Amino acid sequence: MTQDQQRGAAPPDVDVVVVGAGFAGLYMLYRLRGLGLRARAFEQASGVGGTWWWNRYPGARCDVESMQYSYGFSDELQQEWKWSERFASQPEILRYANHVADRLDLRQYISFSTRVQAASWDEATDLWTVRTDKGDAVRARHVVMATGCLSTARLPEIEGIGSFGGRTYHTGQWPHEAVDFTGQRVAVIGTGSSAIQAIPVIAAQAAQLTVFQRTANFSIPSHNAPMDEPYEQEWKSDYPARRAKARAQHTGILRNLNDKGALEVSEEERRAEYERRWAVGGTAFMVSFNDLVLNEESNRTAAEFVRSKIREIVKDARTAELLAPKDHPIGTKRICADTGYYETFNRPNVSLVDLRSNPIERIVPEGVKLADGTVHAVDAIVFATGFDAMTGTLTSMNISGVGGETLAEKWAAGPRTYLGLCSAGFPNLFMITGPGSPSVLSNMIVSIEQHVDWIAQCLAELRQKGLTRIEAEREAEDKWVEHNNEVAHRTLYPRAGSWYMGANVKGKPRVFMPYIGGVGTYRKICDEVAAESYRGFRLGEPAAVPA
Ligand code: NA7
Repeated sequence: MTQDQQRGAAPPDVDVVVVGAGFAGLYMLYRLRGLGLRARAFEQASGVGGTWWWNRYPGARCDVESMQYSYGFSDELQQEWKWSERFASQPEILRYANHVADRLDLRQYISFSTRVQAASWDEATDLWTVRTDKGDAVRARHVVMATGCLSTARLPEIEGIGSFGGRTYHTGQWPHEAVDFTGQRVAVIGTGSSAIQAIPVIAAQAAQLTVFQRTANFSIPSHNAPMDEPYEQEWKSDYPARRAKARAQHTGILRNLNDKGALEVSEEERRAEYERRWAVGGTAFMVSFNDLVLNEESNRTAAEFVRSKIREIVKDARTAELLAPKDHPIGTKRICADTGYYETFNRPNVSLVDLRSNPIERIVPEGVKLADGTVHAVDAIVFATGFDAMTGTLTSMNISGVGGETLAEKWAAGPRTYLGLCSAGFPNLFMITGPGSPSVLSNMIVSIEQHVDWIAQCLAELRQKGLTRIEAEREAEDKWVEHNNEVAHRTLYPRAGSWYMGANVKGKPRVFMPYIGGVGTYRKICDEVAAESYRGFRLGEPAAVPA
């Protein structure tokens, strides 16, 4: 007899509500259906694909190689899909997400164009009620937040944005109809990954492009190219073994990690290694040596190499100096991969404005006004200003748990989770790639699959035992948060004012949010927790409501 039957409680409308139909939501739905659970997903967008549905800005592309940035759970899927480029573009990844949704027949379980506004926990019945902007109020035993890590786009706190007379765009909310900048004067504000991908493409179209840079970023050429057939075949003939290996790696990506430290080799050898990696391209540059994010001096050698490349590429010495990052160790802000980014600044129609020496005062009807009074008149402004990363979507959703405490209240001083999967006081609510898990420091699809598999197994075990409740224990959570911080502070990462630290959002607590201990290590911990009857979780009994 289940706890519901013992209590004589009415059964829920569904077993699980999944919020989001990106790669996390799609795979979660598939596994839930496979377990015979009744599941319903809500998706704010009108289609599947999550981040790849929203981020349609020119040049949007994945920085993980296509052969690895795809689902590994189904050999059929990975064998039948053909990627056309080494690094897939946004439209191709979106086609892939649509293909998966159709292939696995998942659309019937998804309510599109429906935004979840609130979820509230009922202690008496062990049920969540999930409310949407379409008036749904669905009672579910469990809720899985498959809401992504970079899904709340952020406009900067610059006055006067509404007064601008031309068109404005945000890279993370790009229009679905084609945007044509031909003949226009365009401003791009921000120089993170999105801007670095968009700038070369916009520059090729616009009459004039002005890039407003606050912080220079390190970028490595991706050397993107059409997919090499033999390379594709090599992967496909060995896919299961390679996927298994990748899952055990630090980042969930198979790449050529050098097991030597940067200072263990001669300067000549070091330079040769950096040159070789630069020529291969992509973010694997950061594993040129095994201590680049651990040792300041090692890191400096890599940073100096990239700065020397920027000075070589960019002809105007002042522009080159502005583009060469000096205020954070390389890799401690997400390293970018580009196609002709630095070269773009050699074009006659492109100029760079340094906001450190001359900040934006406000947006005016004609364009961007700087502190010294200069007005850059433009026809369009592209805000490439990022996201309220990792927590923004969850804390803005009005999720209330035991005793009515909201997640936003609980996380006011920074996110608190056990394993990045659950948060104490919010029973039966799981997060896929939540803060406190490797998430954005890893191949997202590998991390998504690991979380989905773990949650699916957990739900299957709860059902088998007739249990209606699982909740992270505060003590286990406190220890995990402490461990998360401790591991992060062993590295150079906290030295950068990055969105990993919440530093890009005014007033957001500075806490290193993703788990940096590595995907392989993290997976082992999660597996051990499950094997030890969900160590650190309380199962099946009502939690004490705090007095
Ligand atoms: P990012 O990496 O957060 O970049 C945002 C950029 O916007 C960054 O250069 C910011 O400068 C800049 N920014 C933000 N606010 C302002 C204001 N007020 N004025 C000027 N410049 C500003 O977002 P992306 O979309 O590029 O990339 C996010 C992730 O998506 C990326 O790492 C990939 O994982 C995919 P700052 O550095 O804060 O000085």
